[in-house]
Amino acid sequence: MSALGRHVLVEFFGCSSEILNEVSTIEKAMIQAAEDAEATIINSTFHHFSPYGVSGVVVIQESHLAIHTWPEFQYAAVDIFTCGDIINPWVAYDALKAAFEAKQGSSIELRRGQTDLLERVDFNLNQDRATKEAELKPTYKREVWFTDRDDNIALSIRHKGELLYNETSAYQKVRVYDTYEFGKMLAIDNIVMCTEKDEHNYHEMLIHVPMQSHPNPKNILLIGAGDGGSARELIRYESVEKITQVEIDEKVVEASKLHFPDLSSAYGHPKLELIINDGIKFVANSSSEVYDLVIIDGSDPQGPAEGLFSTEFFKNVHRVLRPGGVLCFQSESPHCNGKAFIELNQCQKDIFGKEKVHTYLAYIPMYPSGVWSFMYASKGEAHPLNINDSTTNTFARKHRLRYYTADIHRAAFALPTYVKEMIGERE
Ligand code: SPD
Repeated sequence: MSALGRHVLVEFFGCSSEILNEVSTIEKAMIQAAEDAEATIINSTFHHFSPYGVSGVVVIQESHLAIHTWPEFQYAAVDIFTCGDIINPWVAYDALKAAFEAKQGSSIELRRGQTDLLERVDFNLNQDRATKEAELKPTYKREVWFTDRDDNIALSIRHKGELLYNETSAYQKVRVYDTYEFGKMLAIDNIVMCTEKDEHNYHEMLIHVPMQSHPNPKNILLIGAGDGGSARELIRYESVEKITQVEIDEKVVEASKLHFPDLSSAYGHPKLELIINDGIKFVANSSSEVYDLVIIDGSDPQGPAEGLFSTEFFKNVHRVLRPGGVLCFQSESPHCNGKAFIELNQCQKDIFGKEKVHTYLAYIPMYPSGVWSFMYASKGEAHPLNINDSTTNTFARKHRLRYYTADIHRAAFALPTYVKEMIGERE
């Protein structure tokens, strides 16, 4: 039976879950399979989805190879569609079965476009398809995408395909990608932590808002913050005597030291003591009234960071703050994690008192929705708007800050109506 194309529908069972969840490895295997079959590659696009799965397609001059994976079921569904008689799709099949370490493959070959069912018409006879294809000389365009996704929203960024760092610690997957638009990017469990291009927005707002408004912060406790960005901002203050940083995962520190020299530049500074430990336990076991400032720079409320959002933890933070001390922490996106945002706000008001809790926003392009919130809770008289604009701006200029100024500081506390409504602060 003569046909225009051969379409092999494939199911691979018992594959390696690790491989099926690794977008770069999948992309390479699909490209290699196409090359093994002597196809001409036009372009490719691959996406990783959190928490699991990869989708992708390699467009070849002779049609396409497509895949979707379910690592949690060790299963991959693959389409291999080739036109013409030269390419053998079964070569690609064998290559992929080996690459995914599949225990079993099941497949069916369909003949697409049976010629006895088709009637050829006089279409563009002056330039038939074969001649045109020979003239096209395709250049291969590669697309590999990282996707930070939850149930309702996904944000994708294109990267160069290679993983610069890829370690699975006892707690989480720590990875560094090289993206086209935002430079190097640190991701934990497929959630964007920071990128070279926009990390300043986050770290400057988390650190300088409390540092510029606390009258004399000397002893500081930093929870999480393994990439080092928060410590880098704190170290700028000569008045700071001691920073104790408690990070649970040394792999995050390692990834940053290897790939983010600017972010990690404070590591090794004599005022900074890095303790690899669980911040929740550290605070629970700490003496009372020790710190002027506590900063919590963790991930989203899942995995090892979940306990950093609990009432019990925040009660302990309140206890370890000196009278007059300030707590400042990232409090998620009001758009994408409104529940956590509201609960965090209520929790602080219950612990510190309604008038002592101040919410502010900053623009972080690579976090879901781009609008990110922080909370400032004061155990005493410190107020976030008590800054000296001239001193603040001199500091910002001296340190060549990228985002933070006195105007940005003040403006950050001007909340949109819908955010005020969420936290019961609408006048
Ligand atoms: N959705 C991601 C929130 C991550 C907040 N912390 C990032 C750590 C940067 N130091």
